[in-house]
Amino acid sequence: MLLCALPAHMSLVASTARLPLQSAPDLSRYLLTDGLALGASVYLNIALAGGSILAFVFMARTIADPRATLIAVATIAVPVVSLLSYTGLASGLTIGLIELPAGHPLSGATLTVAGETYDGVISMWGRYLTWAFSTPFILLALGLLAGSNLTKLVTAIVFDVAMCLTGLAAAVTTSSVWFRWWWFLLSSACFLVVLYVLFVAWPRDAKRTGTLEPIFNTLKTLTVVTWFGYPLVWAVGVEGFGLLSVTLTSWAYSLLDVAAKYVFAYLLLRYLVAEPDPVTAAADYGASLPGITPSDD
Ligand code: RET
Repeated sequence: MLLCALPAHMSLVASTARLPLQSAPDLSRYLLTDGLALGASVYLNIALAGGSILAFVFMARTIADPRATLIAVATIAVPVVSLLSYTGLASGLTIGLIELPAGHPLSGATLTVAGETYDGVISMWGRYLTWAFSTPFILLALGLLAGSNLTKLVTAIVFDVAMCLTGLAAAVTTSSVWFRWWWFLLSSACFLVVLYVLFVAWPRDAKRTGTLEPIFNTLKTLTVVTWFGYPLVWAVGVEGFGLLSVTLTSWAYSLLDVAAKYVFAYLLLRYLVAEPDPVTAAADYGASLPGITPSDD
């Protein structure tokens, strides 16, 4: 009989055993129940990102110049990606339980949900993944504002994406603590390249372009100060030395996001709406063939 051929650990009788707490509905519900303090750090950003998108589209509605519009589109893309990113976390799609390796301060940690205990800690790995989509728009906006050439723009963005993806690898590696920190080191090396472009290359361009004093320096300082906060939070937070809880780590990232994304985008758009000379270009800017003026639809 078929039944006899089944290995001992398999049975045709429906199992009543509960799946480990990995499923999206479980974790999504957790953020609204036992994990509400953690969930609030996510839902706050969904509300802020949504509100920012509406406010920024309204602010930018009068911009007509094609080059200023391009910078505005890149700027508004930042809260758009943020909304998607936090929706990924809230829906449970981009979070999971992770068992940290021996030697990590949270190795062997458990999570109790509705009276049941599970191995591992919550990892909001979707944050690191979606930074690879949001931060390039911040750099695109800043680079265009500075008047960067394509080489510097591509350099900054390529190393920025590499920084985010190696940061993701650092967060989800479970084979050993050392590999987590090795990924962290690789990510930091990529960060240095981005910092070089931000600190040295683009201020030179911005000076020539005429955006240095009115806006570039303010945005550069805001960007550099907030961006340094991210590796710091990684190191002291749940992924690194575990000095901060999962909830505090998430709140720290969420608050950094408020400054690095919404405040940044607001300041830049406020400058752009007047369409000052340093950011505008001829009407055929962006045309794929010379002499052809793109329609203004
Ligand atoms: C990680 C950990 C590994 C080392 C370094 C990091 C840097 C992250 C940064 C993130 C910036 C994110 C922003 C998001 C806005 O949407 C990945 C934390 C260097 C700088 C601005």
